[in-house]
Amino acid sequence: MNMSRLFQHALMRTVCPALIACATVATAPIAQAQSVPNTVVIDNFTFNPPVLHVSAGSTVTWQNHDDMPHMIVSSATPRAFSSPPVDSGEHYTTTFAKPGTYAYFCSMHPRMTGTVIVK
Ligand SMILES: [Cu+2]
Repeated sequence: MNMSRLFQHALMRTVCPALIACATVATAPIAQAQSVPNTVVIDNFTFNPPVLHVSAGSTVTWQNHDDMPHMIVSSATPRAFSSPPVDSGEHYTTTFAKPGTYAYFCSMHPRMTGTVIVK
């Protein structure tokens, strides 16, 4: 057994109890991430949640967790909002002042669709 392997072994023994604690703690933020208020996560070419409910005056954030850029473009004419390309790991925000149903899509991948319902 060489030194680095010995070290790794010692490290695992030290870290494992912490990992178990971490895994337990980590489930809460992960579960929460899917329901962060006023946030849409883009993952695997999907807007999640597909329908987001917010109150008037809310700022909505789209977080791009995919490896490629996406765009968030209102389906309405004229467009209520339109993002630039949002790169991997970046986000786009826009504020919804008025109540209504705002359908949108990704203009780079038009099968990606979502809706923001503002009350
Ligand atoms: Cu896209």
